[in-house]
Amino acid sequence: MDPADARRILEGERDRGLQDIAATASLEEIEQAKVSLLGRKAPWSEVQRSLGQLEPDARRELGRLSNEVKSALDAAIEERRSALEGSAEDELLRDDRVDVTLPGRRPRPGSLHPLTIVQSQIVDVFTRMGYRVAEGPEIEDDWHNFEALNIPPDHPARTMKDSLYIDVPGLLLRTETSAVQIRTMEAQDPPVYVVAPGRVYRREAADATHGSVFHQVEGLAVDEGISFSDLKGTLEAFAKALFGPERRVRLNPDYFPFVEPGCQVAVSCFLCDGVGCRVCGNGWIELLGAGMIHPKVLENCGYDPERYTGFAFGMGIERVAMVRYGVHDLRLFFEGDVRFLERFEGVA
Ligand code: FA5
Repeated sequence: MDPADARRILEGERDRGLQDIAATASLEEIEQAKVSLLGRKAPWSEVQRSLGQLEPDARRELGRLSNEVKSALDAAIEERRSALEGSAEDELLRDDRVDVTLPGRRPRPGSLHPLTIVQSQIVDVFTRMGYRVAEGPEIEDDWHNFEALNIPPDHPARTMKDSLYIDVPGLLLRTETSAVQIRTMEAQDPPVYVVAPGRVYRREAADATHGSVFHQVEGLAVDEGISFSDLKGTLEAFAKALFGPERRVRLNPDYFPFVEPGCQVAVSCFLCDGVGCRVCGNGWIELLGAGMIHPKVLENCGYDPERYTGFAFGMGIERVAMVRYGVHDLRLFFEGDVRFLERFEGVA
C-alpha cells in the first residue's frame, strides 16, 4: 500500500469514526461502530496489516499514526459507552419511579349480604329482650315438620305439590322454621324464649314476593301466664325497633294448624303510612304469621297445656328486608348482582 494512501485512510477513518461514535444512540450501535471502525474487515485493520511491507521510515511514522487513531477511537468509544450507559440507567430509574405523593388506592370494603344484615338485626332485637338463638336441620322428618305441629296427614301442605321431598322416605326439606319450635320444646323444659333463623324450602314458583328457597325467623315463647297481649306487645316492640317508632302493627285473624287463635301481622307501609300506595296496595305490608300455641302442640312436646301457654311467630326475612330497604323484588337478593349488593357496603 502506498504510504500516502495509508495516511489518507487512517486520517479519514479517524474523522469518520469520531463522527459515527458521537452519533450512536444505543449500546448496540456503539458495538456496531466499533466493529466497523476497528474490526478485522475495517479499513484501519487493512492499513495495520500492510504496515510490514513499508519502508522502515514510513512504517515507523504510519505505525505511530495508526496507534494514535486507534487510541482516539477507543477513547471516544469508551466515553460514549459510559454516557449511554448512564442515560439507560436514568431511563430505567425514570420508568420505575414511584410517585409517593400520588393518592393511594383504597381497598374496596366488602359488605355483608343484605339478608345476613337483616337477619342479625331481627335476632338482635329479640336477644335484647332476653331470647336466645336456636337452630334446627334443613332436612327435617315428618314428625317435626308436620305431625307434632298438628298438621294432619291429609293436610294440603304435605302433598308433593307444596313440599320438597328427598329420596329418603319420611324426610323432606323443611317448609317452615316452625319445626325448630318442636325441637326446642323437646329438648328443654319451660320457660322457653327462643328465636330460630334459617332457610326454608317450598315447591312454589318464584316471583317478586315469593321464592322457593327463602329465610324465616321463628319466635317461640312458652311460660306460665303468657297471653295474646304479650304476643301483640312483643311484635309491636319488634316492628318499632326495626322500622321506626312511627310504624303501627295490625293483626288479622288467620289459620295455622299449630296455633289457636292465629293471625297475620302487617306493619303500616313505610312509604304511605297506611294510606295505600303502589308498594303496599292497601297501606299495610304483611310480614309474618303468629298465634297462641295450640294445646295439642304443647302436649306433643311433653308440656302441660293446663299450666303453660305460649305464643309463636314466623316471619320472612326477605319480606322484612324488602320493607326495610325499599327493595321491590325479592329475587334481587339471590342474583349476586354486585351493583345491587354495593348498596349495602358499610351497613352492619
Ligand atoms: C308460616 O310459615 C308459619 N310457620 C308462620 C307461623 C309461625 C305462624 C308461628 C304461626 C306461628 P307463612 O307460610 O305465612 O307461615 O309464612 C310466614 C312468612 O314467611 C310470610 O308472612 C312471609 O313473610 C314469608 N313467606 C312465605 N312464603 C314465602 C315465599 N314463598 N317467599 C318469601 N317469603 C315467604
